[in-house]
Amino acid sequence: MSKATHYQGLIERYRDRLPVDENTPVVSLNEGDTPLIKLQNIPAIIGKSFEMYVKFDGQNPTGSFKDRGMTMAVSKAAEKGAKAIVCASTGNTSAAAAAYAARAGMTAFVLIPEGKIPMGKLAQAIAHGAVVLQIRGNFDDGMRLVKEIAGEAPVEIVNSVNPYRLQGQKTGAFEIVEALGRAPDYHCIPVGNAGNISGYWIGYSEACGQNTASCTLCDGNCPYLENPMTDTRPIMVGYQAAGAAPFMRGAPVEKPETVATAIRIGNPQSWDLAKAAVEESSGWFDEVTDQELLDTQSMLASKEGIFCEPASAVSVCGALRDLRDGKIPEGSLITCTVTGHGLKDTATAIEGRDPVQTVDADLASVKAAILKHL
Ligand code: AN7
Repeated sequence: MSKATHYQGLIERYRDRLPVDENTPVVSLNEGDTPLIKLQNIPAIIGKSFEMYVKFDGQNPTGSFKDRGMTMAVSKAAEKGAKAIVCASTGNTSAAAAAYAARAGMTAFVLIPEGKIPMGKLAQAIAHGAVVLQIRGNFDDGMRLVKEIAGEAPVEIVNSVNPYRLQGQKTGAFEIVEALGRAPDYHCIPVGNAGNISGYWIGYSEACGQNTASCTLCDGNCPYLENPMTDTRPIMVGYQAAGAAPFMRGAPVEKPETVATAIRIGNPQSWDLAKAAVEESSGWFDEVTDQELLDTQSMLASKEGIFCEPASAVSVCGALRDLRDGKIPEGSLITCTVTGHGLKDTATAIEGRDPVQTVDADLASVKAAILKHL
């Protein structure tokens, strides 16, 4: 008997809770199993008593939570015999699609908004060999085109309108419940196209044996309610960037704008599913400004050692504000999905920061420069 314990990705880990069988060719890069990091220094800065954990999904193989959904979507595409996949993306979906397509021997076509993709994400799509189509439009235009093209060409959509994406993404909730031994009181998450909040809610619901309208896979007859891991679900709180906050406006936003390019989305595809998640859990949506989210990104990096991209800081940013305002009560156990790695977008992270000091290459100069800071 083999004693190997090699982690093989979330499909193998949660095979009995996912729509796969022995005929599904698993396309995996060992995604999932990401760290749940307890904030150590920020609670004292905020001056409130609470327990907050960051689910750092930026530590997935391509640096974002999208890998969770992509392993499922590409495995199911391979099961169907697909040779090509397509997606619209603000960057992270395209990076994940490109990598998993490379792994599966498929062609990935990615539609990205012109000039609005950080270089790290673009480099990933190119390095993994995707066909990159930069469109003169935004993510929402790309999404519309992807849905149109799927009827015209033999390509499988791997955006989160593909229900297998949410099936993969629900595993983030399983990992949190297992790590904590219970569900959190609040789960806070950035919302762009609204797939991830829906996926997490499906995961939390299945983890405690309950159906949810956020799942479209089986018409309210979920086959995964038999072996609950816990008996409660968290309150779900979805945060958006103020310039791209259709859930706060109650309608799509025509021209979304935010420094958090990952969530520069005005017409979320999983609108109804995300609404259901928030309503069923008695949660809420809220918005944060660009300055607030950048400040939180900086605080996470400089006070906790967690470097995430701007869009990812939105969850922690909103949660801390709601704690300060008392909307989230003291003593709560809170988890925040931090969706993507800071290395994706280094330009935004250093913009406006203190410049690097240049010193002469001698001991006296280096010593003087160091002592100045001590
Ligand atoms: C870092 O890559 O939509 O609400 O095309 O990259 O599930 O859309 C990215 C979304 C949050 C929002 N954080 O998640 C794409 C894309 C990061 C992201 C979101 C995205 P959803």
